[in-house]
Amino acid sequence: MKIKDAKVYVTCPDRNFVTLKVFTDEGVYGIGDATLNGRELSVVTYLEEYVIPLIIGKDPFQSEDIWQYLYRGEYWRGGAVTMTAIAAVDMALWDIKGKALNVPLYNLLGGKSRFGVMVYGHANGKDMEEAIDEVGKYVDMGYLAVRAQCGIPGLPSTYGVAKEKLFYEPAQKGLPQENIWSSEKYLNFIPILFQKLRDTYGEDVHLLHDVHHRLTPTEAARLGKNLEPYHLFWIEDVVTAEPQEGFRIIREHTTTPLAVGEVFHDIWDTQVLITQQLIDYLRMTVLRGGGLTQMRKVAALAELFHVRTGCHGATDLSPVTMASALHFDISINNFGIQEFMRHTEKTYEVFPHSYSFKDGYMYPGDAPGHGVDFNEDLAKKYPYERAYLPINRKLDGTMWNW
Ligand code: KDG
Ligand code: MG
Repeated sequence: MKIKDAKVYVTCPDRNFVTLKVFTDEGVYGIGDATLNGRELSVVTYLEEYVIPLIIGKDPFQSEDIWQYLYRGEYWRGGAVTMTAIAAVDMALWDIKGKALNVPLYNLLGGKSRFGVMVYGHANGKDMEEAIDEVGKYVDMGYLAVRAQCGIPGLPSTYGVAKEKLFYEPAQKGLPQENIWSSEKYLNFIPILFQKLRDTYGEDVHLLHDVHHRLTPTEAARLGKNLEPYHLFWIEDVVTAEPQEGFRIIREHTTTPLAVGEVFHDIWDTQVLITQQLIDYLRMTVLRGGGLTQMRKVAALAELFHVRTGCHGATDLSPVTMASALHFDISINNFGIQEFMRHTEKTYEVFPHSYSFKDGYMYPGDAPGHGVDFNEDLAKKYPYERAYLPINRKLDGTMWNW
């Protein structure tokens, strides 16, 4: 079998997605997600101009060699644009293999290690009362794990608080929206939120929280300590992981589990964190993490050091990434949890898929490959619209991490 051609599609069914379709001389095609939120067209150019000419004529079964060719052969190595493009090719090749052999992807990755994939949903409220109610709605929908985010008294807006409750999408048309941040106000408020959530819902539901890279290691250690009585499943991205050693300060002061990595691209971004056991969960997913080819190596390294996976699953990852992640999650031993932010109906119509949710778990389905298709005609109805993620400033105007 040979790769005959590949095409890139950009569509905006409520949000932008970049999709790669790889065609073979035997009529089988594979689909990959190439969406880089807020910088979509850079990956389109990278794929069309540099990657597609390199893969035409290659055997799609040789996914390891093609991965190495695109990674080592570029010389500059890594970065968000390159790794998103490599991941898109890799996802499409694994999809082709599954379809050509008529097996679901998980059966090429070692088979099922569990019956389903536990997922967490996103509850959020503009204030404490609304956040508490929203967590209850997820519990009622059958979720076993819920991430809780809340507006902070005294701050006009913050990460994770959505108008459209089920479909949070932070990227907006026009120039980036500006948020205002105060670590002091945040740190005083969040432990009270989780105390109230435990008082309301008891210990049976897993609770998670995302800090979105906004604290220093010392502040993060304080947060972790103050949240210990409420037994969170994890606190995520409490600090950026540059330097990776920064997590040691947090680790030495708290037993609240730590997750990080949704913005990592390379196995090297994880090396110190994993081998020095500085984290509990790794957030890299198939899209940013170089496809299944690299993610399997990352998971194998993590398994040796008691680190489990918790793949990123926000709406900027298309259903193609979601499906690929579900096949990966169900097959590895050291799976922890999968994030599941629902896409809108319009998005699901453009990406017909075989995965499903029931009683807190997701199931990849048994369709050959990853089980997601792409409706090109419908996609054409929703042209690309430039959108940016917000930015964040401290109270005095200093630029900070959003
Ligand atoms: O595009 C940015 C989003 O993917 C990110 O803000 C979502 O932090 C996020 C999460 O945990 O889902
Ligand atoms: Mg996050």
